[in-house]
Amino acid sequence: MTYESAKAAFADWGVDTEAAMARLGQIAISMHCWQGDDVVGFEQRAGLSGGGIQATGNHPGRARTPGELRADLDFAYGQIPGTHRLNLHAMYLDTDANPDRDEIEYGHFAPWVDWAKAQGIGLDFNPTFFAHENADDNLTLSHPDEGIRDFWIEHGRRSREIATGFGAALGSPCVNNIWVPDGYKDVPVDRIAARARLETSLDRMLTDRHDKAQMLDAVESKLFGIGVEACTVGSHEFYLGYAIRKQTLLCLDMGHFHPTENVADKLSAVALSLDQILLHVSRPMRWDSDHVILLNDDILAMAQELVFCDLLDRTRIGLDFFDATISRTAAWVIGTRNMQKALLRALLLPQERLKVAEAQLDYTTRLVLTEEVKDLPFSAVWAEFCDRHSTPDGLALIQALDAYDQSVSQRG
Ligand code: RNT
Ligand code: ZN
Repeated sequence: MTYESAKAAFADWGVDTEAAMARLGQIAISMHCWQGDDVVGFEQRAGLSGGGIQATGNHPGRARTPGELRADLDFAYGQIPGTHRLNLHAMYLDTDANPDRDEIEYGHFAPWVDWAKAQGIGLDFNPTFFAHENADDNLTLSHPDEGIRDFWIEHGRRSREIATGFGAALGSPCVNNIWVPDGYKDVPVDRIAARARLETSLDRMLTDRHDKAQMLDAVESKLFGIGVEACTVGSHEFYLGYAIRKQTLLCLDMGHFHPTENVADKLSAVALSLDQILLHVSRPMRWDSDHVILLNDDILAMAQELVFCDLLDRTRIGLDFFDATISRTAAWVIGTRNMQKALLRALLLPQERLKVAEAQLDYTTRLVLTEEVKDLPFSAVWAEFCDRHSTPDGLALIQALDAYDQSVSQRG
């Protein structure tokens, strides 16, 4: 189907495809650096990956240096329509110096800023509270040892400074997302002491004032991880309260809830108490497995909530998946494009008609509409969007992904 006939088909439903594409073109998705190298990072001191997160697989072509990672990113962004962001972790520093986590500085990341500036890409940031000997107990900011807590507080404090530097240099607020692995394998007897320690550490870490035009603090909760099955100190309830009290962003990771929970449903609930939200769009399979996101019902529901609740301007969309059994660049491209496709579909729905039917308690019409719109020619609009952004689609995309994967397959 041509774009013109698709445009007319949507117009019959009262939907403006031009407006939908224009809106989609403004949405920057924060692509996570860690899909590119299986969450290894570029520190010279090798740490265990730890923290209950680990990529599995050994597909050839893993980026081993910041230069290789940036080359892979350049390729990936070229296959994704629009302008996006990069979400960096502190362990991805680019320097000959060998700073410990409590010694990192903006300068250690300067090549990333130069690259981001040249590419017109915004940066987000994350302190790295795992893959380090001071995190081997799966306790960091809530560790009973004050010295270890201080070490991680300093890491977090410096991360906020670095993130502020990114935001200032690039003229776009950098989200600094805090996720700690802290928890217990077996049933703890003093949960409140651990949570109080986490709270105090966070308070100290967040004491320095930074301009919100440059840096935005976010906190990420989790249900459980490998090795911390019995209790996660930074649970959803913990961080929901914390984010509301401290006016930080709350990060909702789609893999961090019970598998039958509807994470999309949470958006409208937390949005009433929070200014801004951060998403880690991910695909859990039975647990927080961080599979590449598909264009499936969960992602479509998330996108629909963002659009229908008018939350696009207050939500930062980040991705969080890592799969080393497939081309790492293809994983980025397919996952990011799926997020965009889901948003486009949501933007192309006859929102007003649907909302009117529901407000009139006419659930029959609502059902008929939601099911009939599934046959609308979304793909023709997506193809047009890709074309206007000079990005390949379909078979041409497959060819490009394959050729790039081949070109990096000789990396050791
Ligand atoms: C871990 C969290 C966290 C990490 C990244 C690498 O379960 O989801 O966001 O995936 O910090
Ligand atoms: Zn996450």
